[in-house]
Amino acid sequence: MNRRGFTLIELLVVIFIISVLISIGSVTYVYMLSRGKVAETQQLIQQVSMAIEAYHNDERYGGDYPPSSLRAYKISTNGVNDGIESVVAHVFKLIGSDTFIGEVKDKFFANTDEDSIGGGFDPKWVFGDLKARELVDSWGNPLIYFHHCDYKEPGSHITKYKLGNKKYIQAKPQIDKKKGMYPNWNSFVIWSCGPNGENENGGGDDVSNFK
Ligand SMILES: [Ca+2]
Ligand SMILES: [Ca+2]
Ligand SMILES: [Ca+2]
Repeated sequence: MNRRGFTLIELLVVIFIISVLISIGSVTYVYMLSRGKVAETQQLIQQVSMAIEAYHNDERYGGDYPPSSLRAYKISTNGVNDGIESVVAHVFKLIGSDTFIGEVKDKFFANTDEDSIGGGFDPKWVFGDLKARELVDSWGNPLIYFHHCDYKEPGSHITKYKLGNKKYIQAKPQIDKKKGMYPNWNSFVIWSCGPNGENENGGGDDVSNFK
């Protein structure tokens, strides 16, 4: 039998093809992973938006959306993640005795600015401690929220990137240039910085309730 081994060139070609296939596979995997996180964050924003609407529709709470900061209740805040901390306080039973949202996975709660709530609310009722929690996206960055009254003057609302990356940013809703007005001009906006982790005020790859 005339058996012939691989030549060096053939071997190199095979190795090259295999490495190309592996790199295509890993790029696809990373892409799918990122797509999964976007979808997950979209779902979270949708769930929270529905809870905010339910709060708004409950006449016992004045028929308004949660304010952009707990300062509306004369509670001192550190000015970081104010909007989304206010949302947590309003939809998770800290105000009144109603909860407006179903189960949310633990990984979507964090206290990236390491602050606490005092003077009126007692988060211990719900969470067992005084941490001023915010909701974070699938990449661990805080969501950003504004009541429509604060679109023009977002005041001191600053959002902090996730722990270990001590970067503060000033978030501000932007006028939709095509329509010439703010998105959701009579309700609220909520967004995530998206896969790139950079705030684009709801534009770019940000995931929001208005795109
Ligand atoms: Ca805070
Ligand atoms: Ca916090
Ligand atoms: Ca972004």
